[in-house]
Amino acid sequence: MIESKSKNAAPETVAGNGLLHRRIFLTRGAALLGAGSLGLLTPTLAVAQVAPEMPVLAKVPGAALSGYGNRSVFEEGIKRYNIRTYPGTTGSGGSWTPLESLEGIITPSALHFERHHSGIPDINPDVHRLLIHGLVDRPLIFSMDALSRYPMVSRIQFIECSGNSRVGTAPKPVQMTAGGLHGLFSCSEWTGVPLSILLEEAGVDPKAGWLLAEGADSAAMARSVPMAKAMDDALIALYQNGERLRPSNGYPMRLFLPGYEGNMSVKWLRRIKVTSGPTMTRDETAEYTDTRPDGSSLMFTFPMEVKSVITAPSFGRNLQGAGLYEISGMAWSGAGKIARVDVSVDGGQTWGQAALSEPVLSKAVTRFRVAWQWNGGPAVIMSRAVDDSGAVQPNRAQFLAARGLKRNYHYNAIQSWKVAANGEVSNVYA
Ligand SMILES: Nc1nc2c(c(=O)[nH]1)N[C@H]1C(S)=C(S)[C@@H](COP(=O)(O)O)O[C@H]1N2
Ligand SMILES: [Mo]
Repeated sequence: MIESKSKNAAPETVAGNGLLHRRIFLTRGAALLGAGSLGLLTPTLAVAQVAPEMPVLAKVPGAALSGYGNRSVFEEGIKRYNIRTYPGTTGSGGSWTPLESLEGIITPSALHFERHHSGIPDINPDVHRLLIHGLVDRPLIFSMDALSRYPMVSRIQFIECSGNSRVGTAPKPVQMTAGGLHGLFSCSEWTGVPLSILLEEAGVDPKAGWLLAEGADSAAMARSVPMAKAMDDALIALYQNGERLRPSNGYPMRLFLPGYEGNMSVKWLRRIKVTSGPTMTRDETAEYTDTRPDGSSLMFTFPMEVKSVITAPSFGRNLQGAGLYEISGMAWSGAGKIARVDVSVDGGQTWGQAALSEPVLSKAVTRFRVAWQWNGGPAVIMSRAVDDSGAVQPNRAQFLAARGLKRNYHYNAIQSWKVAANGEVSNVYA
């Protein structure tokens, strides 16, 4: 235990270039980190002098109450990135979550990434209906009121666009924030009705192996889903982080397929058709298909593979001089729980294990942290996640060798940040 060591004992390192043992977070955590008690180069992170006078604002009444809350005006700079739309449209395109501005594991709904193929429909929940038909004994039509009377479940789970992080295949590393590079990815608490309950009520024909899910947007986005997934953990999501879904995330209802590529979680869901095989819609044939180095293509790639990203430090979050820092980031896997995250601060020569912050949930963001004693020299930091199926996040060279440069989807390679001697952080291929 660190506490039992003498005041001036050097902290325990676990890998080259000053990476410290994760035990720091398992003992008295923050108390130990902030203090000089570890004998670190940083004497104290606290401001030395306390302002002696009452702040002016403590002497006047504060602002009014409100019906629906807003964040502080000082936080208004934190916004979704890369808002780009197809020519001639204002709503067809994407926006990226500013991952490096978040803590914990939940993405605030207002910062959840967006991906729309034909803008956001303005759906009145009173007239919206969900149809279940096809290879069933009884076709069913649900109103919102009817659906709301079924038993609901809540789960904290991520959704990631299969095009996320694809800039990692660019010939030169693109200089963007962690969110700009990897922010087609968010994690919410989703509440809704398990799809299996509705399918059982409709009575699925034993010949049915798939279903087609279709949205009420003008893209009529449609995807085929294997029946096994539908019966396992698929949700008709009605709530996101405690309130009704945001219009941009599928109001009033979306299909939610935990761990599967984001495109399959059809928003503004209006129809589920039970079928014998996949329908081969435009959305699942023209896009989201992976090409292999030999030129052949995989038909479907559904689960998003194990991945991690360091959000602190990262591009735009530079270091302020040598000393003690927390390296922190997010890890996730469409296969299940994160089992381990390794961190390197010497460009991948040596690795040390990060601490995983609770809760560690299946198909959710897991927050990892490790302490680093930066000596002020140039360093390359990277994280490598391992999930509980044993899958290990590949490095970029391994990824490209296995899948080829043309493979534009499901990019999950390790990303490296270079820390320059002046503390500036940039994206590098290591
Ligand atoms: N109806 C419909 N569903 C849709 C889409 C769409 O354009 N229309 N976009 C898909 C894509 S490509 C992704 S990555 C996710 C994005 O979900 P979000 O906008 O809630 O983040 O929704 C999917 N569901
Ligand atoms: Mo997507």
